[in-house]
Amino acid sequence: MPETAPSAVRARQHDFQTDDQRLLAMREKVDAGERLNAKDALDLYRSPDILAVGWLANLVRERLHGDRTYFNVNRHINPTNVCVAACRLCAFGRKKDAPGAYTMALDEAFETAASGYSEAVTEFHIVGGLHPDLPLQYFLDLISGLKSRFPQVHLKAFTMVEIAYLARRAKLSNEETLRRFKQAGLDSLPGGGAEIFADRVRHIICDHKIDGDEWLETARMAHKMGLRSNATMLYGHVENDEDRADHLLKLRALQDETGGFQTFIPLAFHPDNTALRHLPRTTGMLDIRNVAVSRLVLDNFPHVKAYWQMLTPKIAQIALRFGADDIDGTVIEEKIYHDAGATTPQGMRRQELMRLICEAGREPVERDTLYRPVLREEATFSVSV
Ligand code: V47
Repeated sequence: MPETAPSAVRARQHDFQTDDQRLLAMREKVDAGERLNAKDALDLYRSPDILAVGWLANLVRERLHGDRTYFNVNRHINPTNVCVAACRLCAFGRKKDAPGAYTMALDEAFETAASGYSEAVTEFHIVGGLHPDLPLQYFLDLISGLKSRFPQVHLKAFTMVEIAYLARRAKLSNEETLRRFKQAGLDSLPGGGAEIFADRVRHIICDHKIDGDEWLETARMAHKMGLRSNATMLYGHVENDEDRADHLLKLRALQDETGGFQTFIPLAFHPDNTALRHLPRTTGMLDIRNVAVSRLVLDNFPHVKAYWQMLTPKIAQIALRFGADDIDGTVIEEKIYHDAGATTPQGMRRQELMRLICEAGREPVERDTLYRPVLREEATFSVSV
């Protein structure tokens, strides 16, 4: 397996060409490293010339990362799917006594963490439902127990929504809750739960979650405490272009203030088995456009991730030429998208991720959660005689 892309599949550079006058003006801004505004974001969402939008996003992506494309060896752990929120967007959450509801005992969660550990996982990605009975202490013990058993593994756990819910139940502030998690061994937070910040949309897709302002405020606190986080945007449901532009600009403003976001992940809505199952699935074009527009608008985010589980490996490869520089990781066992009808594999091996990246003409770089390169020795083996 070559570590760098074979020259045969290297994309040839071509000049910027478009009939869309708005994009011609935007090219000058992008060339000059000038910030795009809300109108630019809308123009990017509405331009008929997706290839020119992608060209611009690729320019920014290559300016930041060249051909480097990041992936990691991680494992998802979802300690419970029991959830009081009943969000219309979600197919994963269950009421406590509903068929298929589960909650892992702590030992079960530790066993789950250890299974599939053979590829030397560098990150556990831990998210779950808003359980009505599990106390904060269960989650603190989960984090400290994982840290003591797997001290070299980065613990990226709990969305801002889970932090705020656990804080309320424990009658603590969000800040104090984050502090206790940090003390227990939490290293960073994933980007979930952001959905779309606009109230109108949140009322439809996730009525019982914290509002957009509280999500942003909790992220602000985490960053000020030295905890990094990611940010997501769920698109392809009832939001419009203005809602998406507003979401991106709010994230960019917070990033100007804290610098604590690492990666932005646009997430395509999967309608199967949700209360919004009548909505159509996103198309490849919408997926690619969301990657490109985020790369262009979020000029202060170091990374944009094309999460292969959500986009499919094929669209994720294409996204690597439309602004994305990361495809996420091995995952091993994915539940949230698969409950909502995803047909992608549950996980992928390291070598397969590298092949996807190489065949997109990019250079695979295994990273840890903080984007430090991971160096692996060739596997050695011995034969007993
Ligand atoms: O917040 C839930 C979304 C998110 C559905 O930080 C759905 O590295 C589509 O945030 N269709 C959780 N999306 C996943 C997430 C994530 C994934 C990978 C990497 C990182 C990271 C974060 O999944 C939720 C919600 O926005 N979601 N249900 C659904 N039916």
